[in-house]
Amino acid sequence: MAYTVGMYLAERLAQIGLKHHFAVAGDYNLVLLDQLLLNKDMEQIYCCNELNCGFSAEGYARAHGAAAAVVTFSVGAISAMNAIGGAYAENLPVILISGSPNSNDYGSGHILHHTLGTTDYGYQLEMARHVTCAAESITDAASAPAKIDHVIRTALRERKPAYLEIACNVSSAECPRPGPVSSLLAEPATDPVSLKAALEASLSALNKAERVVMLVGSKIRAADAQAQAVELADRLGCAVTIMSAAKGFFLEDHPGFRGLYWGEVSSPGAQELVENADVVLCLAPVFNDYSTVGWNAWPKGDKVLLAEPNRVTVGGQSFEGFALRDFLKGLTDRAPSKPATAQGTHAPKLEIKPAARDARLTNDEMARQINAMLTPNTTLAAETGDSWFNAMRMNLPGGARVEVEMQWGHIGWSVPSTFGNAMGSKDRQHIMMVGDGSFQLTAQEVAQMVRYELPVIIFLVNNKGYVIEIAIHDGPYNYIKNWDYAGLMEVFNAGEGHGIGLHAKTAGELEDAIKKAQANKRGPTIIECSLERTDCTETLIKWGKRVAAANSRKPQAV
Ligand code: TPU
Repeated sequence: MAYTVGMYLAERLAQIGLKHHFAVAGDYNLVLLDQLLLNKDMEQIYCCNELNCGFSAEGYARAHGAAAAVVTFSVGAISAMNAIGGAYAENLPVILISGSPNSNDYGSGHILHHTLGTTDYGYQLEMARHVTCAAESITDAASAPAKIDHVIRTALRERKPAYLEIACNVSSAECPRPGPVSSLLAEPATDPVSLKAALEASLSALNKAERVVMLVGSKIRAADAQAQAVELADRLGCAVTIMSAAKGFFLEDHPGFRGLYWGEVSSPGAQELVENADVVLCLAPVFNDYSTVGWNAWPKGDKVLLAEPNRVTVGGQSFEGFALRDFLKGLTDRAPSKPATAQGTHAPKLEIKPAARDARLTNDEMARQINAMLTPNTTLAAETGDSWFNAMRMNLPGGARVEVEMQWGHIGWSVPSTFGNAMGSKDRQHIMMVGDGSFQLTAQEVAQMVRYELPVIIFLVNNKGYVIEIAIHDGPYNYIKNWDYAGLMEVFNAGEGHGIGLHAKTAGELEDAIKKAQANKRGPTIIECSLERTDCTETLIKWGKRVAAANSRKPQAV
């Protein structure tokens, strides 16, 4: 059988380890979908819409390292681009693949359906360039292998999404077979001179310091340096704190773990540790308005040793040309012991007294019961909203993972992302916490959890409004139409699925619902938790006030 452009793409995706790709059909990608189906090492997984398809791929990349989403031109791809922007912000290599106009129609003056009704078909590629690290348009078979390889290689190297569009008549055109995948996976070479200099400067700073604290940031996962951070912590013996978007990226049962550094909403004691340190070893951090609590918690100055994925800055000098992993390995070999900050301090512990079974369900009781469910095998997705703050205060057993989308912060992300994550790690227990407002954006993807029989447990927090927005800036726009969220499961089952919808209005009802959810292995369970609108974490209110203050700074006078 002749080899085709679509088969080349499929083989490359399978070679980089993908077992699934996500898709929504449309007439510009149907032949491409047929070609992808020919590859028996990958399964095609369908989504309800392209936004969700992009987020499903984003979630799969969180579990599996990379992902692909296949959509149709414009009406599909432009929806998916929002999720691709999210993958960019969150450092996840998702390949967005769009079918595109017949190669004969480019430059022909023809007006095509699903387009702007103008005759230039380059606009989607232009748009994609802004939200990806590499973007290519394939309108001939001869250049397809080079373009496909360029896009996949760049996405994997940069840990960012990339884009391919393939003319609908070219995906079945003949092209050569791919060679070994090793060329796409090869790491850039290390500059030993620069690495040595970075290590000397860092060791000099560490040797002089008494109080050393590690602060682990969210890019540590994309940098593939989590294990090296643990080894360095073992060697230094110092206190280790994490940033909010890095929750779960450092073992919480490590002896040095001292909780979350998040300015005034830090774990007890963590703010003092970071702010009184002589050296703060910042590993792959992202300092934005949210993580600095409205620009108030941003370690700066000489005491900061900033180790980013591709750059180290310390003692007024900046070094590049090596991976963070290699820098951390080098540092671990020679770092001094610096236990002062770990001595006399302790890991934070969420202690909430269990409520009586007939007591009205509270936010605290809900957080307590969810925390008690977490095992080393759990992946907990926490949606934008108070779910973030609940996840942040939980104690994680070593191995438990937390997924948040704090840089992009698209409400509704958690439903499709958890669907994709569960598809990419079926061996793990998937739990999701999502607010009612967020859920209304992407609820229909629960139907795919029913279709693919994924036993995700969804805690749907019904507090009848956008409580996080109420905390930041209130107004009539923060109050939403109530739904029967648990009742939706019957709609999605449509008489043939195994989803379960349950209501929890008391502590006892939540306990019983969790037992039923844990016993349901053939589909998702929504537990609709009814809370008072004003019942939220204290940290949300404090943080919300700070972020609101940062948002409302007056324009500077000129
Ligand atoms: O816990 P809670 O009640 O805050 O969660 P819920 O009900 O999910 O409300 C979230 C409210 C919210 C909005 C409306 N958080 N951020 N936003 C702004 C926003 C609007 N549209 C998108 C796509 N993303 C956003 N973050």
